[in-house]
Amino acid sequence: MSHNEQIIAGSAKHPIVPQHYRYGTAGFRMKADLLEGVTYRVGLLAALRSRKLNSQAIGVMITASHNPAIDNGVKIVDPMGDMLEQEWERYATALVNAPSDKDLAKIYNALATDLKIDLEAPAKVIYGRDTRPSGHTLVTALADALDATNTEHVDYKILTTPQLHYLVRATNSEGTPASYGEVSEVGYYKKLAEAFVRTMKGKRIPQVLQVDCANGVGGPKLKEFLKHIPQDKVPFAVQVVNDDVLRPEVLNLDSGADYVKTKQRAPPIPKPQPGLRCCSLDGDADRLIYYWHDPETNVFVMLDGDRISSLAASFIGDLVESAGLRDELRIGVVQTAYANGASTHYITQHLKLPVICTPTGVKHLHHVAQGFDVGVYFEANGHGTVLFSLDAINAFKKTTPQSPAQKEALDTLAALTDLINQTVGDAISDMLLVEVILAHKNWNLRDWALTYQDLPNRLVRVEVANKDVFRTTDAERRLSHPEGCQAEIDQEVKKFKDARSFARASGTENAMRVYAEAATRSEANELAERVAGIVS
Ligand code: NG1
Repeated sequence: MSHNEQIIAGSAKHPIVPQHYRYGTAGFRMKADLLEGVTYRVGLLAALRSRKLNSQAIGVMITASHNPAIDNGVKIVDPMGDMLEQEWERYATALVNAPSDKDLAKIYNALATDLKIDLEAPAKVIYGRDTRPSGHTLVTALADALDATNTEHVDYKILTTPQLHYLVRATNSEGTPASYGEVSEVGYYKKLAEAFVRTMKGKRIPQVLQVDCANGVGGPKLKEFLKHIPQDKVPFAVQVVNDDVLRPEVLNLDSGADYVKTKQRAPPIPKPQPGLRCCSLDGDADRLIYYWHDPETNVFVMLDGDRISSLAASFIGDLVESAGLRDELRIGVVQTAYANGASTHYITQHLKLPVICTPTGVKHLHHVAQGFDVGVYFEANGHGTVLFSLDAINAFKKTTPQSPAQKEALDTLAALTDLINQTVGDAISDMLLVEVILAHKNWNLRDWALTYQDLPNRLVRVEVANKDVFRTTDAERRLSHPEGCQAEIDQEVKKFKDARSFARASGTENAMRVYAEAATRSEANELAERVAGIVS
């Protein structure tokens, strides 16, 4: 059979359900039973992408993150472990919407011609999936697309999303001076564990940490990782909870980072215990939220992505200062409009660091963070990381220290570049980073929470007839369309103290999201309701 015939035959085996599909913030994400044909077609695109990029390995991750178990999703990872280049999202959308198997082959060939891709060149795709049962069928469709296009492929089976990103970068940098680590899941654990020991420097973690894994892939992977920590060097007491991956129906159910962030409370199971340090990962372990019930004040305290971001920026900023590199390296923080105004104020006024606001979706934040030598980026929902430029990494490794304090700062910074996942937000790596910082500062969660006080805020989801009529400007902080809508929002905002509010169409759901913050909780609620009324 010719390549074309193979592509057509494979497509017939994995038919597409006709409807309009769009490669969005999280790739293609929807009910799993719509995804088999989509995944086959994504496989074709991944093969093209590898051939376009000199046969470098491309990643495909099958996950629907914090969505319920019946959903699934598929997204492409570029050679450095970052998200698919934006320009190619259009090509993914075009391929997936091909009306027939024959049209699919035609579009595939047309893309190859337009993009000057040599279809005879070698290609490589590596892939993984979360614990959803539907993942198995989707992986089969993906593998069939890779076979039909004569693409070498490696199935890493069940992984967290950040592990797949790690493996893509490790594969492409293997044997080069920029090697990112051993090309295996164990290599990922070894790299993190070794960097954790180096950054802890014998400091102690005084209390147990309870980690809620949303009954997702993070549970077994975290347990596996913990086996690699030499407990004699860094005693780290972790209680892994909500780690049942055998009952798919409990995935992300009343647990996980998204539950804690949106409900602003601890998962009901296990029963919350005042004074216990806790954190939650999401279903594919790329988001992280800390929290505890303060036994002194009897208040639930949540430490979200904004808190992790300001904690990391403060710690790394101080280290860069002690390393004598403050004038050489540009440190900056990247947030979205959802960042609490108090965190932005703290970072700009107290830490004296620049903050840039981007549209929602980590690909935007990641891109802007790459413009700094140390770019800290987190979405408020707990998804983010810290990126170090080559100049920064070289400075940490090559600067000759003039004092023991400077040496210590340089060593810690160098170890942080290994501890922090440089490809994408990674809940396990971020959790280790938080633990390191708290141990160095000798802080508990109360000390951390006291750095600033969050402005009361409210996020509302609003059903609308057609979300596409809403268009935004100014990093999604203002509506440009429909005309007049923003002026009405501005009128409402003016009526409240210290208030801010915006509305935007969700990129992952068919709904509008309205965010409001104000001086008091009741005012934030009231403002959110009024703005929701304007857009509904
Ligand atoms: P949308 O649905 O576009 O608001 C949500 C999150 C994003 C991002 C994406 C991808 C909020 C308010 N929005 O996007 O931050 O994480 O999902 O998962 O949390």
